[in-house]
Formats: sequence, structure tokens, C-alpha cells
Amino acid sequence: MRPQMMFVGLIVLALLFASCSKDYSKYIKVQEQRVGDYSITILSSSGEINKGTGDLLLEFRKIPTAELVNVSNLNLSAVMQMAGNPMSGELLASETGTPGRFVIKYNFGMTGTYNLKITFENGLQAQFVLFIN
Ligand SMILES: [Cu+2]
Repeated sequence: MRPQMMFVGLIVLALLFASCSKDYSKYIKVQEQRVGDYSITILSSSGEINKGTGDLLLEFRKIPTAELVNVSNLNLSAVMQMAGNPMSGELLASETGTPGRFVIKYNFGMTGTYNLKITFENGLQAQFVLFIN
């Protein structure tokens, strides 16, 4: 193996380790909302959301058992209402090993208030107002 290849290999390993070492059980609730028979929770590592890039957890639980349940047709959008042109936040949801728990990679370009719209299953809808620090 050439030294350059080993270097690249080490970086890949480091990235893998970083993504696996996240302890989502330590994430703190930011907001919670009920929609139909579901309780939807947004969590972050600090309990707050900061401008720029980062990740959130999105959890769907069934009422009244509070058990995590998988949902289909998940769709997310975040828009900041600004004078003139509304501004979108970038959101990318991916499944975790746990049913009903999604990791959301985000990019919020500005501090302030974003309206987060979540649709899932057959047209169920939640609207969160998120403050980005
Ligand atoms: Cu803005």
C-alpha cells in the first residue's frame, strides 16, 4: 500500500467512527407535537438548534403506548418568512436502525424563525415553529 492510500484509508475510518459514535440517547427534546395518534418529537444534542449545518433527531411515537413506530411518506420542508423572498432551510432525512427514528441533516442559513412542515403517512401533517440560534 502506498502512503497516500493509507492516509485516505485512515480518513475514511475516522469518518465512520465519528458517525457511529453519536449517542442519540443523550439527545434533548427541542419540541413535541401531537398529530392524530402520533406524538412527534424533535431532539438535538443541546436541546437547541444552531445556525449552519448540524443534525437533529425526529421521532414518531404512537399514542398512548409511546412506542416508536415507523411512518411512511415522510416529507420535510423548512421556510423562513422574510420580507420579500422566503428562505428555505435544507433538510435531509435518513432512517436509523430504530423504527420511527430519523436523523435529519440540516443547513439553516440564518438565525431566526423557520416554519417546519412535516407530512407523513397518508397526508398527516405537523407544523413546527423552530427558532434557530
Ligand atoms: Cu432569512
